[in-house]
Amino acid sequence: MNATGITDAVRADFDTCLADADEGGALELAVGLVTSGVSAEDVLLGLVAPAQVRVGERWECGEWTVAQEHAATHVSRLTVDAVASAAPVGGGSPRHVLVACSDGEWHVLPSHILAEVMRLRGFQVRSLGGSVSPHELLSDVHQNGPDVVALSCTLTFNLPLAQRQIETCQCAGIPVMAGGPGFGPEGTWAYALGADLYAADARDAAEALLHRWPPVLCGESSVQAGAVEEYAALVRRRPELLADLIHVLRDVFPGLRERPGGSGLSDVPYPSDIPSPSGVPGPSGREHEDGTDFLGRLLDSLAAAVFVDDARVFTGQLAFASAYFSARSVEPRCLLAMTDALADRLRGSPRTLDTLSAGHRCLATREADSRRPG
Ligand code: B12
Repeated sequence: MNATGITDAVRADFDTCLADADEGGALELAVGLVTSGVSAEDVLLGLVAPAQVRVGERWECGEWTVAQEHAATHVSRLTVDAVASAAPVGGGSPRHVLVACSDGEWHVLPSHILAEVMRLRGFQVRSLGGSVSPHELLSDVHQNGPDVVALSCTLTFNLPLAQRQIETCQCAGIPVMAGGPGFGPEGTWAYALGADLYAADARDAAEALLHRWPPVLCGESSVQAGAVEEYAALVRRRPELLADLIHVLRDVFPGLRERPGGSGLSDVPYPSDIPSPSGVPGPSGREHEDGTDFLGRLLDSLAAAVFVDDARVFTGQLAFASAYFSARSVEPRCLLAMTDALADRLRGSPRTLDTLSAGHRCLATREADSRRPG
């Protein structure tokens, strides 16, 4: 039992409900905790949020299909709503928070949990759901005049797009609080992009807005002109680089196939035929996502790493890709081939080359570690 009253046994029961897509069981358990005196905030942050992290791990290691992940996430979503409506709303703050996801970001549940925790703390909350463009965000800011925009980012390759949103809100005089794993350890990349505030979770966010208001606005992006230049070159060359990679890596990278007689981006996507770890194709016949999307995201991560001038954005994505492949019996060596192929094509871009070298080193170390006995 921990301080919140949520025991390991309760966690295990909730995990089972998610695994079985048992909506009734999950709701009964979670709402039961609230009616027995556990705070709704503790249930959201101490039960549902960590269960979702485990859902991700089960998908990443190949134990669960995408469909199982979707079903579990749906149950979590229902649980968040039920828990939030079972609890009394606090009378804390008249401040108006606009919750949004970064452009390109479809991980909505984190922002939904944040929104419900803020609402329970008495904030007025307006939530825009998934991916929103800077233009749409600004238009909502104009129409609804929030005191602060709370921006959620899960995937690091969305960072350059997040910066446009941050700038846009600040131009309208609205401070931005950033959060979510995409903003890096302790919000390093949130501050690099010029966010005014960062909070690690919904509880810290509420505390900051309740007790440290108005925020001391920092709002200065440290992104350098040279980095933007190389980032822009990568974005401009993305179609050509992706087409090249598809051609060069077609025999080593899973899920890539060129359309006969074609070349370039229009040749893709083709679904992958890489089997699941068990060798049995799943119900959809497609256990692997399309290799082209995968490569595209690696290119976007490279571009994002160059943009914020931190190779960890790229190496983090490579570490994820390598673990994902290993779990599906695909040699992660194809990732080394990718970094080398890109280095060959990007010789005139020093920051990009440095980032690719860091990526190469990270993959080589992982490979050496995996071969070490024990
Ligand atoms: C559910 C899920 C999805 C669903 C999302 C559905 C939905 N409605 O949300 C769908 C199917 C759309 C999805 C898609 C993808 N996903 Co996904 N997904 C997840 C999963 C399992 C759960 C997400 C979640 O709810 N987390 C729980 C929340 C509560 O935790 P949290 O993010 O840390 O949020 C807390 C704090 O960070 C903070 N916070 C969050 N935002 C904010 C904002 C502010 C302002 C503040 C103050 C605080 C704050 O407060 C929250 C509560 O305390 C995660 C696993 C994980 N570890 O999270 C993978 C995960 C994030 N996904 C992953 C991947 C790879 C993808 C895809 C690229 C896969 C694909 N093949 O297409 C796509 C990308 C889609 C896109 N462009 O956005 C990887 C990312 C790995 C990586 N390094 O890149 C993960 C980590 C899974 C894994 N273990 O491999 N995914």
